[in-house]
Amino acid sequence: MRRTRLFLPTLKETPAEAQIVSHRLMLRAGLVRQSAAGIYTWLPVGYRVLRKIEQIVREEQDCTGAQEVLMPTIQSADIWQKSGRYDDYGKEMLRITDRHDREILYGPTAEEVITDIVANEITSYRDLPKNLYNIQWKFRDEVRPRFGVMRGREFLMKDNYSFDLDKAGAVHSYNKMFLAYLRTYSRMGLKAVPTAADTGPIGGELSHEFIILADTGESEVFCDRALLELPAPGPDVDYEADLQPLVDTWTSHYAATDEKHDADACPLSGDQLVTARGIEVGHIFYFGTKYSQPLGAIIQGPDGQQVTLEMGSYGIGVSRLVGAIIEASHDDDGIIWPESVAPWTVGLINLKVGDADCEATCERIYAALQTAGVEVLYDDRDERAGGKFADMDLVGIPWQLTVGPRGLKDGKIEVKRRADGEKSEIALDDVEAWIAERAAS
Ligand code: 5CA
Repeated sequence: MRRTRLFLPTLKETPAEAQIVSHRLMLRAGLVRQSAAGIYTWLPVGYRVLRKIEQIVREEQDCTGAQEVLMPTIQSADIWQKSGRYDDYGKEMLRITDRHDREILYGPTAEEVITDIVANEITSYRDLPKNLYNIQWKFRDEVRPRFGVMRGREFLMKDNYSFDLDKAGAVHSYNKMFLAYLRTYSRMGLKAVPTAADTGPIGGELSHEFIILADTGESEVFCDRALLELPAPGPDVDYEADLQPLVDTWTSHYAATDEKHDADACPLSGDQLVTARGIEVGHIFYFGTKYSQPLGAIIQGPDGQQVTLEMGSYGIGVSRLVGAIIEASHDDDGIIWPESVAPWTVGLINLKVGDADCEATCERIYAALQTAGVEVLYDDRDERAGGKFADMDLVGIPWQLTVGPRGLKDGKIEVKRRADGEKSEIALDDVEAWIAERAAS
């Protein structure tokens, strides 16, 4: 992408309405613009990041055998009346009346929609287990939308729903998600702490929240330092094996948010106890037959008896993750994207637009990067070098390649790594090898 063609409105000043660093940087780096309270338009750079996060979430879900569907944003009130949640959900639910005076709503979650489908379409135990997910916009009329996309009213969520014949199967489905979540966050460069949680309006008896530690988090977390050192499961995790021992290594360590923390019951003391603030980036629930019973997801079991399906639901705050990653990874100059979610991997800076040599070299490198499949943002604007460097830092591109007349005289260009600011020079002859290295990583 050429910077001269890109729609990237950056801001020099810190926007007054933004209280936390991720919100400030998302506005300054031109990722989003607010459309109404808690409702955002995703501009090209922000949308690229959002889609990368979405793709990691999707890949990790697919690995577990979950299948993607797309449910509507607008739902009928009927199914919510059947589950008994229509009145319970309160003012957070955006209720709408259509032209025929029928009550509809903008979905805050989708247990009812998917359970209704399964109730109608699955009749035999042979069709189980099933785990269906979608990545879809949700709406919750939060009393206090704040912190930009972190607590929005409209937000993108990955939500899935598992259907099993019995409790043991449902717990296995839950454990799959537990491990898949740890993998998902770790691929985004995040360390997530699973904490035992309350179930709120979703309900159920078993639930974990996944919390990223960050000073600006809305929850307070108390956890065992050992948890922060546990490595996330690798790509070779066998989801069909018994997952309980692996899950137990995580859940046997103490971890709780302030809602659940009990200072007297907490076994940790001194340096072993980490007290920090955190951002909830995911929440999983096992709730048995809470929805399958009222919505009639009842099938014929192996012995011909009627079985009410055992369910769980699992959410990841996809749009919230954009803010959470920035909270976890930034400095005074701007965002530091982990490569896996960066809008582009390489930023190419032409220091002297109009100089034939600089332009020819940049065009050659630009083409070579694209051919190698390395995503590149080429700053071809006729502007001061300082402004171009500042913009690349602000937007957080992991690698910056700078081409200027002085370096070219010696046959060299400069490489800077955004994460630690480390600079080095590479000979023009070695640029291809450098690109190949980026393509492979
Ligand atoms: N039905 C369940 C699981 S699918 C559910 O809705 N869970 S939830 O309420 O915990 O939401 C799942 C995730 O969505 C949360 O962990 C959080 O990361 C994200 N989320 C919730 N509310 C908001 C909001 N107002 N703004 C941005 N993200 C949100």
